[in-house]
Amino acid sequence: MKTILVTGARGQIGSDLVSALRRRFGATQVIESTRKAVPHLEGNLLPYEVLDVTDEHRLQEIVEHYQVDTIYHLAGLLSAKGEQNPELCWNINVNGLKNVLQVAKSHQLRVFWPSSIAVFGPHTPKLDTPQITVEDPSTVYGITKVTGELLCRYYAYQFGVDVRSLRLPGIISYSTLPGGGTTDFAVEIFYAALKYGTYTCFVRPETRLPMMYMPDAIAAILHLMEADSALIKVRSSYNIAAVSFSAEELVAEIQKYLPEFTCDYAPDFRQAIADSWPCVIDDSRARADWGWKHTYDLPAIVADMLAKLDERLMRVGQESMVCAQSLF
Ligand code: AKB
Repeated sequence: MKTILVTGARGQIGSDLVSALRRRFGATQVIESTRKAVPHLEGNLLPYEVLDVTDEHRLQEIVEHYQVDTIYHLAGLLSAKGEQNPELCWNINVNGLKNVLQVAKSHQLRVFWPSSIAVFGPHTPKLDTPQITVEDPSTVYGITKVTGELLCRYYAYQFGVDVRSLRLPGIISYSTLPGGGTTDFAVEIFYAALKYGTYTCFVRPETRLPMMYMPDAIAAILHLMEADSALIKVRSSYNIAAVSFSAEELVAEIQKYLPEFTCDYAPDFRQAIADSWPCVIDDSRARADWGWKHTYDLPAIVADMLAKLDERLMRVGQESMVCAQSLF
């Protein structure tokens, strides 16, 4: 039976991944952990721990207490937040990962860790970015991801740690908002379209970036972790892709459902980050080595996002009405 620890469990990917892992392996087999205490999780019957991944001793204690055999290590700062606090970004992203790899080495754990398209930079080919190419990131986040990939490969080859990784693009989802990334506009826009009918986008209309719908991201992570070890030929991190679209193409697709929706553009510091990243990624190694394929294209993402988010916002609206009514 698998016992799984998820760090950063309440982030955008963590929330959906924990649900998927609990459905697959059993609710009590998955331990959620967050850096700061989440009161309603502490009162929950399912396994939950407060864990700052920069504390190796505490990590080891949790691994030993639950006899963890696999860690999905998602705790980390994203690109925009990283630029605002480079030291914290380095500490959590690099030292946190090194601690996970150290404990994985001493306790023979399997590890999943997300890298990012942020490993690439201004001199990387923008179209069909190859698996092996120039990596000259201009953000501290990108630098932590390049360093992390090298650490993963080092621990895999020097110490036999079974660590697997994907260079994730922008992830679009409806359960939990992303926090502090450059690709966040592609999620915020759906909330704004449904709630306010208008959105001010922080990148220019023609900005084209690689993106993926959350169900594809979860499928990719689970598929990678279940693949036979002999098939995993890249131990730094695999390029992985689904769709690429510009901000204005996303707006046009949303307008097919919400014709009144308007979007204006006020690029900020995140524009330079977006401009330094590739537009389209070549993920043929992941497709050839372990059979990766995506399901959702842009029209399918927009249709599903609007339907799911609309339902969710209505439910939240009804719940807050019930709360408001119960006050009288
Ligand atoms: C970000 O925008 O920082 C992330 C990423 C592409 O790694 N979504």
